[in-house]
Amino acid sequence: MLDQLKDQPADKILSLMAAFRADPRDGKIDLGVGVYKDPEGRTPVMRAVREAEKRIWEQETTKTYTALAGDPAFSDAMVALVLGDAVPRSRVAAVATPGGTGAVRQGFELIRMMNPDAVVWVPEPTWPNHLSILKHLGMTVKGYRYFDEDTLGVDAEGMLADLAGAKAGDAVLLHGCCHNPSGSDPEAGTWEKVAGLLRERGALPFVDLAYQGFGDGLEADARATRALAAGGECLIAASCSKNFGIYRERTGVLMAVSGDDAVATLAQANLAYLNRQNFSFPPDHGARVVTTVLGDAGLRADWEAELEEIRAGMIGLRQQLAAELRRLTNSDRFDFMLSHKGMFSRLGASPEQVEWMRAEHGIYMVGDSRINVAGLNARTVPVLAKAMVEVGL
Ligand code: PLP
Ligand code: TYF
Repeated sequence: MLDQLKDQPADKILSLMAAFRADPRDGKIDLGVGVYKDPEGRTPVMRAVREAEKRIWEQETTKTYTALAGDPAFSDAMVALVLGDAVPRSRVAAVATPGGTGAVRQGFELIRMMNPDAVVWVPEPTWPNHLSILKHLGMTVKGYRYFDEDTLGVDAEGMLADLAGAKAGDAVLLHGCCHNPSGSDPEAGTWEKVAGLLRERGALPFVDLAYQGFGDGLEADARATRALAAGGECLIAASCSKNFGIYRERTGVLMAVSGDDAVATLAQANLAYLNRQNFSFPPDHGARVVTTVLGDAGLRADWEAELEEIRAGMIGLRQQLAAELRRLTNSDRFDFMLSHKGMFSRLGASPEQVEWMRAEHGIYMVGDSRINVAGLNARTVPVLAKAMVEVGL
């Protein structure tokens, strides 16, 4: 029977990771997968995370099951981190999930349970896994204009025009901050218009928040999500992989913000039901680390400080790259990189240009010309800048 299976397409980002590893060249530069790296190319365990793990190891007395929704203290801590006081806690249902991906997957499943005919609107472009999960679930997808290939910024007009076609019972996927793959986020005024439009149309916003703290800071990066949540019903998939650096622990949360407490209770039961159908109890270790860090003033301050160092480091690299490109080209046409947020920027190179930079210079970026800025350092910024100019960007 197993021979009846069809070949499945590989994940292009993960294939790129393997190709980079297999490249024997000394000077190769990895700007592929979205993992933070320090200037030495390491993805460190954050200080507060290590300390929290030590405390957990010393103090944990049991590893018995938690609850289908995970530890309620984790949900409380994450709802506070993401939503602040934008909505009363009693109107937010939340469950722990295996990573942000688990939350995204179950958010889509919840949409399908609410309305099997829902159209899920996604930005063009979006994270490839959004599309592959939606396809796997057999859901209907429509793209909305998002990234303008000419300005390398958000096409706000196109976005609003396309989303005006969303109907009651549809869901609209939005990247809460640090859009993957473009690095381009809507301005505050555009977010307000999007929130108003979706409310008016009766479409459900579904925010994927995977990089809170990587763009403009923890509070600023949550602003759009909070505005959407304050406006009515919405779903939020939040990942702890990047901002806590706990990728392999698989830590995330799915939230459903309801209009009243009774609906929130119903949503909570449905989220727990979904956990039970898919894996029963969510992973606990990463969630416990996050709860420990967020619940201890000292650890939290240290975590926020380290996250801020990471964020500032990526902004510094953007500035160096833009400055180097100004110097080489005598123009400011690469300054778009300074307005991009978080780890990613889409450079606007063709697949052929991307391939040339890989073949000639050992520079690995995703085929759509997305770079992970954190893959650079002071030594490699000039190498990338030179290759970009040589290839004709
Ligand atoms: N959503 C987006 C847009 C992402 O870039 C990621 C990145 O990894 C995720 C969700 C999920 O991350 P994870 O499942 O590792 O928490
Ligand atoms: O976009 C990225 O690079 C990150 C990491 O299947 C990632 O979101 C990439 C592919 C994948 C899972 C995570």
